[in-house]
Amino acid sequence: MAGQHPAIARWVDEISKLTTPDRVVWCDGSEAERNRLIQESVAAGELIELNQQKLPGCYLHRSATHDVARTEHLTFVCTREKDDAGPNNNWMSAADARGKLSPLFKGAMKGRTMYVVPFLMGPAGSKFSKVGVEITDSKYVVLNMRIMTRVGQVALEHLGSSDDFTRCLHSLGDLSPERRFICHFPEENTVWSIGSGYGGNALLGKKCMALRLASWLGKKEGWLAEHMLILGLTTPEGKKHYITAAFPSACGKTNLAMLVPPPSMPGWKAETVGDDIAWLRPGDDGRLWAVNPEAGFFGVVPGTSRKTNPNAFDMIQRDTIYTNVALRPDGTVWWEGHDDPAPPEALDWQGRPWTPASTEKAAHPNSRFTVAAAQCASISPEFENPKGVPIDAMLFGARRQRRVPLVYESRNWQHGTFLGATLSSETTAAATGKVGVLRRDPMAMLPFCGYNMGDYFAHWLAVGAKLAKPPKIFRTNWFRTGDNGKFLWPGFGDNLRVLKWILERCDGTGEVLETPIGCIPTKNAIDRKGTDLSDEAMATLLKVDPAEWAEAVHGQEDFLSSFGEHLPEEMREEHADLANRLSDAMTPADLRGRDTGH
Ligand code: GTP
Ligand code: SPV
Ligand code: MN
Repeated sequence: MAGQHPAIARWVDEISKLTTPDRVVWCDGSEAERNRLIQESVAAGELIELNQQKLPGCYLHRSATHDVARTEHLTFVCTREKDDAGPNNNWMSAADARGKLSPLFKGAMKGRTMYVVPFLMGPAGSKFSKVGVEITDSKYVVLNMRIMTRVGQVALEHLGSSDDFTRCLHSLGDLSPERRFICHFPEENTVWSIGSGYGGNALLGKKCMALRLASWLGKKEGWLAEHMLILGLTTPEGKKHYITAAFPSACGKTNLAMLVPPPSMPGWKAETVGDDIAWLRPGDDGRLWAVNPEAGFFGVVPGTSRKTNPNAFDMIQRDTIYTNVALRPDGTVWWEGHDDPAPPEALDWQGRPWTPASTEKAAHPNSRFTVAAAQCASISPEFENPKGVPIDAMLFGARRQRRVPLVYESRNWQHGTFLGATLSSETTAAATGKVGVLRRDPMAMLPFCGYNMGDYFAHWLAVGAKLAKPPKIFRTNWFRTGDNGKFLWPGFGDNLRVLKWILERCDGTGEVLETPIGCIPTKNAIDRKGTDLSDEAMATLLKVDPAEWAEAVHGQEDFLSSFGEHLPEEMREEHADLANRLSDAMTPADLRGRDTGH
């Protein structure tokens, strides 16, 4: 048990003295523990028991109204030097952060129970894997951590007598955004989070440890921690490939990771290795290998249906924690984009009466499910493989209504790194703030890179240099819209059509058309059999307008400059080369009027 580990015991003792809980509970990951926590949570009103005939083992949690998404403006990287955090992070000095947060933690657990949760990120027995211990006063956090990570003995065994574990301290505090801080101390392998009970702010193994601290560690140790799904694909000929894809929050990772091949593509098989985070290491064979450090899925609920994502829909019919969805009178749940029509009456995500005439959404747009990976019908047999899986292709994708084609291929690793570095996307409900605003999100890691992103781009180049057989890098966009404002591409399972072309490119086939931004598929290179996509729609989806792109490239200048001397020279070269290729491609009329933007 964790209490017998001297370094854990010392740390817990120190935090108990600071936070003064009424009692300390050491978590072991057992079923008995789960049942007890659920009972207590239901009694305390922190969970609502759902209809156990229809949704066995399922519960609903309602967050505080102002605690429903990541709060990036309250998230800090706390290094000694500001420059190490970079322009991409909010920074507080480590000393100031401790000075600010210690008084908030002081006595914060009085009248509450402190839970100590030892957890492992990554498969047991893997050299990729890392141990953390989360101290929290939230039962909901414990119940979620038990699904999202490997809790208990398995973590302690991995740790052995070492004291190399991430210290994750969490308290709900008073849940006020005024007194909410999510502070990372990479130099001390520590996270302090107070004032939020929401996912990425509170389940500290996820974004805090497995991305922000892990990216820092990866820089030191020669590997990458990325906001990426991992997907296995088997062709009808039986050839197996693995790909990863980095899309910003709520831009389609879970859905792509669980895709079901359309009926018109018989013989294809898709298997889920991960849906949110990948840890990637160069292998002795010169390939890049990936593991998913998580044990479950914390997925976006709205839009999840039997039609769009049957694997996800089926897996959340039992043993699932729902957060901030609507409750129907029969004790089942509903959300926008559900297969069932809107219920005549329901309680919305805040527990208020709701009818289809309501102007507000029934479920919060960032409502989530938490479910064990083992419940996913498409889970890969390699999910627990300590060696990971070898990656053939990496995708960078985002929400872009205009300009960005469905897919294009980078020229090489360096150009691919540039495509990742210049990614931008329309914002979503996964973080607080305005939705639909175009913002830069390099590698979909803007909110998650634990250090200066200029150094991070250099690290990408350094990892690539170690790979004799690097994955090919592609840019994708499922979200281009037509004149009517509707998505042009069917998306979801049909995304396999794009993946098929990508795999053909990995095998050295697949027809391409060279453009200044990279190679796009020829009009008929994407398999459209069984769809009603017209030639015209396909042409719009693949269109590359040099004049529009010249504007974009102009808009990249300030962004790239913001990293100062941390920006690798290679990124400037790629930027200049792209500008030159575009100006060569432009007509004299294009060259006259140009504006900025990204
Ligand atoms: P995080 O968990 O926040 O990191 O998000 P994610 O990248 O895993 O996003 P997810 O797959 O949960 O998708 C978010 C939203 O986008 C959901 O409402 C989906 O229904 C929708 N979506 C996903 N894939 C597609 C697609 O191919 N086309 C369209 N139109 N919508 C999609
Ligand atoms: C995201 O926002 O990218 C998520 C959800 O995956 S959270 O864990 O809350 O960060
Ligand atoms: Mn995510």
